Amino acid sequence: MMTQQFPEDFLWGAASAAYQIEGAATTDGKGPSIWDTFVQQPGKTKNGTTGELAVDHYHRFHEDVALMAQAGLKAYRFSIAWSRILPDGEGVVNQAGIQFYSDLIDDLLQHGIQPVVTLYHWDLPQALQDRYNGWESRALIPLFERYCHILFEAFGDRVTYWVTFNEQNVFTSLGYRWASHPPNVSNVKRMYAANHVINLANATAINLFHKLVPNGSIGPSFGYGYVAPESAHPLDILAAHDANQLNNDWWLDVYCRGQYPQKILTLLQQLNLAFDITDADQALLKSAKPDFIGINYYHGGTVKRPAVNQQPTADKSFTKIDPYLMAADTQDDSLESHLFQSVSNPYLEKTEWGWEIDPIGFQIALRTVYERYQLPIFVTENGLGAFDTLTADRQINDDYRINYLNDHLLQLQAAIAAGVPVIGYCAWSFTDLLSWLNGYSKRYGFVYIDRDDHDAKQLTRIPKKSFYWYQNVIQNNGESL
Ligand code: BGP
Repeated sequence: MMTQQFPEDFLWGAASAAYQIEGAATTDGKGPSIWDTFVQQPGKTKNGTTGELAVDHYHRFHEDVALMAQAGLKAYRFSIAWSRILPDGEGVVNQAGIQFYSDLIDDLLQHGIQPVVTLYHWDLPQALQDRYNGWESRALIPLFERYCHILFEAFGDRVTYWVTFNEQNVFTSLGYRWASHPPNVSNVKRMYAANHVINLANATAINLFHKLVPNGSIGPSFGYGYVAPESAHPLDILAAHDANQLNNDWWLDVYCRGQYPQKILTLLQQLNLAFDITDADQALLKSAKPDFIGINYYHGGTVKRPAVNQQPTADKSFTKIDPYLMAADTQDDSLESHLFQSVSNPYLEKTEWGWEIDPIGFQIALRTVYERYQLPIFVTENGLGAFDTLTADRQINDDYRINYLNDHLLQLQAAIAAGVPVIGYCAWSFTDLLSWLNGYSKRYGFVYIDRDDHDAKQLTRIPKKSFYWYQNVIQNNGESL
C-alpha cells in the first residue's frame, strides 16, 4: 500500500439525514413529507417502523454534537427537512424550522465542526406531491429554487459546504421504478421524466448558490458503484462499459458536463422512454457546474453480456431491486437487459444485507470519477450496516465495522496518493438511525442508540468501540490506519 499523508485540513466527518434522525415529525410547525405519509402504509417498512421519533435528534442535538466534538469530528453532514422550513413546500416560512438548523449550525461551529448541509435527502413536502405531482412537474424547479434561496440567505455566511441532491440515482429508481420508496410509482418513463426535472432543479440551485454564496462550495452527492466485467471477453467488457454509462455517467455527465450520454438517450428513444429536453434545458444544464462531486460509496457491481441480443421494445416488467445498480433480471425486457446482466462477484464477501464489501472498488471509484471529471471529491457517505450487540456491561464491540472503515480509508488514502483531491470523508453514520426500509436494527453508527423497532426505550447514546477507533484516527490524521 502506498503511503501518503492525508491533507492537514482533511475533513474527517460523519453523515446523517433529517428523516432518519430528527423525529419531531409534527413539532414546531413542521409539515408532513412524502416519507411521513409513505410509512403509514402497511407493509412498506420493516415492522412498520417510522421516523416519527427516530432517534429524537431534534430534541437531543446538543448531546449529539457534544459526542461529535468528543470524537474529534471536523465535519458533520446533515440534511434539512424542506417541510420544516416551508410546511407546505411553498408559501409561509416556518421560523421555528430556521431556528432549529441555525442553532445546530452554531453548536457545530462552536465545537470547531464544519457543517455540511444537504438540501434534499428524499423528504419532499407532501403538499408538493399532492398539488403538483412532485418531481414530475417542472413547477417544482422554482419552488426548490426558492427553498434553496431561503437557506443560502439564512446559513450561507456560516456554512461552506452544501450538497444539492442526495443520491438522485437511488431515490428516482426506488421511488419511480421499483415503488419501494415514495411516491410509490412503478413506471420507467415517468422515472426518466422526473429525473430530468431534478437535473434542472439541481442546475438551478447550483447557479443560484454561486450568485449568493460565492465563497462556498456546492455539489450533488451521488451513489456511485464502479461496474466491472465478469470476464475479459470483449462482450463482457462492453457490457461493463454500458453498465457504467447507464448507472454512473448518466448522472455524473449531466452534473459535470451538462449533457446526457448519447448511447443511452438513443436507447431510451428506441424504447419509447424518452423525455422532453428543450434548448433552454440544455443551456441550463451546461451553465451549472458543481464545485465538487459528493460520492456515497457502498458497493459496485459486476456484469456480463446480455442474455440475447434483443431488439429494443417498450419496457414492461421489473422484478429485482438493487438501489445501487439498476440491475435487471435476465428475463425481463428492461432497458438494462439490452446492455448487460448483473452477476455476483465470487471474490467479495457480503454484508448481512447482501451488499458486497469492496474497499478496492472504492479506490477505483474515486480515481475513475476524478480522472473523468477533474473535480475535487467529497466522500459524503460510506459505512457498514450491521446488527450490533449491546453486551451486559453495555459495550458494543464492533470490530467488523472498524475493519470495514479501516480498509476503505486505506483505499481512500491510496486514491489521494494517485492524485485524487479528496476534501473529506463522512462515514455513514454518526449515531445509529432509522434505515429507511430496514428499521432500527440495521445499524451504521459510531454511537449506539438504545432503541429497537418496537421499543424506543430511553434512546440512550453509547459510544461503540468504533467511536474510539475513529477518534484516534482523526487525532493522528490517518497515520494509525
Ligand atoms: C444511502 C442513503 C442513506 C442511508 C444509506 C444506507 O443510500 O443516502 O440515507 O440510508 O444509504 O442505506 P440503508 O439504510 O438502506 O442500509
